[in-house]
Amino acid sequence: MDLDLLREATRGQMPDRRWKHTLGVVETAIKLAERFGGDIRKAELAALLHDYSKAWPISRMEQIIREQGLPSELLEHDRELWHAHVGAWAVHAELGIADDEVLDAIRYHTSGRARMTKLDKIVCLADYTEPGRDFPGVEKIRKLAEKSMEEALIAGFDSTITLLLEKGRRIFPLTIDARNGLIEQLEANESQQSNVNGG
Ligand code: DGI
Ligand code: FE
Ligand code: FE
Repeated sequence: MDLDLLREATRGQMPDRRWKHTLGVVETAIKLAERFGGDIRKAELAALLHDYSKAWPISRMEQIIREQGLPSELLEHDRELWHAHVGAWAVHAELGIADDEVLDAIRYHTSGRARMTKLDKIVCLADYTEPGRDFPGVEKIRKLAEKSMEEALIAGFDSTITLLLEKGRRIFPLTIDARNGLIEQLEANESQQSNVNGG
């Protein structure tokens, strides 16, 4: 399926407001791929499809999780997490997307995961910072995203985790793994830098 058909298929799954968000994520993901040396074509594709099943009825998502063997622990966590895994399944099953890097970036765009790839980071960060986003701290995340996707994503996950804590909600373990993994990567980069600088 070419990109124009994928656009139409995706647009048909969601209300206008969500489509506008999707276009913002596409635009932002392309910029991040350019800035940080990512695959621009894959960034555009994954961003376009990232919220494919976001507007689907909860019952339909639950049925897919049960019948298609998606991780059953999803059912014990916030329903907001479901559309990422269901979306990855759906764009494979319905649109024939077969690129595992693209499918993983969609699957983990909400929760993150332990060792996030560059494409995972691009999609997740674009989702946090697209022009239509407006939440406390978004400007700080946009600023950090000019220099470091890791620092920006840590700030993004911090804001999500803080919100969940304030509401007394459960936190999906992959989000903790993602944050720890990003801190590890930052520390590894710093020690590389200090080796280069001889200290
Ligand atoms: O689909 P979007 O609204 O564009 O954004 P998203 O896919 O990042 O969904 C984010 C929502 O998921 C956000 O309102 C917080 C909620 N959520 C619930 N539990 C968790 C969670 N997000 C993360 N990262 N981790 C959780 O455990
Ligand atoms: Fe989403
Ligand atoms: Fe989104």
